[in-house]
Amino acid sequence: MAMLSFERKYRVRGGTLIGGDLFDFWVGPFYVGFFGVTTIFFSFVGIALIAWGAALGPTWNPWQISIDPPDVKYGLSLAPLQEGGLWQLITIAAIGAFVSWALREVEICRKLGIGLHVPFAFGMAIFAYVSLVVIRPVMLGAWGHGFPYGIITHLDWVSNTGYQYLNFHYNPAHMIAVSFFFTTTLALALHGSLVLSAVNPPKGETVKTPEHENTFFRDTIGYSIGTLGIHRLGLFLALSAGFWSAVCMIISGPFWTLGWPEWWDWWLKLPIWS
Ligand code: UQ2
Repeated sequence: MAMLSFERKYRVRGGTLIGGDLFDFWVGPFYVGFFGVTTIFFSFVGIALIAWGAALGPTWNPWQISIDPPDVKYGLSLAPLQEGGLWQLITIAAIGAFVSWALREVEICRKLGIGLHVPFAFGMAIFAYVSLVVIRPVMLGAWGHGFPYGIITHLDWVSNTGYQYLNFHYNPAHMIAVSFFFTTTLALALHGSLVLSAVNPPKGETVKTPEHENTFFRDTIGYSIGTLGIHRLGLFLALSAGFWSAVCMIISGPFWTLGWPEWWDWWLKLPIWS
């Protein structure tokens, strides 16, 4: 079926979460929807506030521009605009835009009658961001614990926050998250290379089938997870990477304030050694 005739079939009213027919239309190839409008609104406001913060100085060097969160002395209250208030408004705009985008994805999934896997997956990325700029700062009692919005400054924040716990690689949830990140790249490398090896033959040769893909892995390691299974595995690995990243940050501070290497003393303190 040609793409345009398929689009005519699914481009119908309904599936919206809010507002009924309000904004239930397309502009060119793009679905608008109520949440398309709110995405554009929050994005415009957020980018304008970032530009305003940058214009306040002291630099236009893109590497050095930074919109910083308030000092911890402001706790969880609203700060003056030039002292972190802009960061607070930008954070609200960012979350508004991200959540709007996710809900727009939900509406498109509902129109198409497909699963909600994509917005769910995006939701995990939103959760990882929100854990850094809302959940952890609230648990620590100050917005000042959020990360600054700047290219170099956010890297410095990551480095400083890591060293605050002496050696972050001893954070058990960090270990799990990193393992999931690496396993995700392994799975995508296996999957991408396997699919290309089968469906992208040289000129004149025929495209191979999933049987060939299965057989390759049965011959090499005695097991094939299957064409559907590899995508379930990939989604699980990627979502787990984001999830454990959020966990590794939320436990750092709210639940553990010493160096992470010391956490492993629980092992030395087991009664079986005495
Ligand atoms: C597979 C399969 C695919 C794949 C891949 C495999 C035909 C096209 C990559 C092989 C994957 C396995 C054995 C799982 C590896 C486990 C981890 C944790 C990385 O069988 O089915 O479909 O792309």
